[in-house]
Amino acid sequence: MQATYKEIAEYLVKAETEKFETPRVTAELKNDLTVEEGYLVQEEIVKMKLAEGRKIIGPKMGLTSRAKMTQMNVDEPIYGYVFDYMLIESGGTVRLNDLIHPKAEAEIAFVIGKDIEGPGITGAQVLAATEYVVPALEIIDSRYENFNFTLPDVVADNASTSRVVLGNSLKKPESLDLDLVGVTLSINGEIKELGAGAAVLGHPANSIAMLANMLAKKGEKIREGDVILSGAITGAVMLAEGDQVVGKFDGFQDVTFKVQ
Ligand code: OOG
Ligand code: MG
Repeated sequence: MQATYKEIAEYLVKAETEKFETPRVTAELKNDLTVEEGYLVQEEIVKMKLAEGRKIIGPKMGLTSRAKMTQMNVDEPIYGYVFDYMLIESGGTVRLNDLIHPKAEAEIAFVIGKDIEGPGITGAQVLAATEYVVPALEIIDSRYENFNFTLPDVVADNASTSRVVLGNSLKKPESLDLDLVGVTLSINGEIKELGAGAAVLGHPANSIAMLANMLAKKGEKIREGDVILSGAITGAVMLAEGDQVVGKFDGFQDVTFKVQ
């Protein structure tokens, strides 16, 4: 049980690239893994991907709504990183062959116009530094068996990040009340999940503020140009072959993809 952070990172990246579900790190490699150590594993994963020539689109927040915390049985927000190879355009296709056991969730993304450096950042400061807000569907794909994990495990696994479908309609953050944006997530015409922006820490901008303050503990900041998911508003829905997935966000164009 003496695996290094790098070995744990390699174990998780192998599961991602070879598309198999794997036992939890805390069950198999290091049962005393802490959340802080989970982030050290995540940093190794980020380094591996950057070394392969992948580019960071931005950090993302996860487990920021009650729906998600209850569904996943964890009680603290976390962050991870989205890379260029994970982006799928709205109207595009998610291939089951590329993934393990994907689920979809509806989120608001922030396009950042100015660096945001914590600590002490507020939602209002985030909104002032945001160029645009965009609706998004995230496809999460925990590398762990049955999406079963503890908080340190999911942090190590880059917060289950797998694919992101960004919407085509951008809005200025001051042009709407993001907390009041109603959202439905439908599959094959049937609403599976619904909610409003306020489900994410009262207002999705609070999630980005929390991210800035978490990054500050590591001497890092949110950067101009980052596109950041603020965390799922609703629970995540398992995907199956042939699914047509539609996220409706009040005031925006729909975000859609199909599963093949
Ligand atoms: C962890 C990822 C959570 C979100 O938006 O809450 C996340 C998981 O649920 O597997 O991306
Ligand atoms: Mg998410």
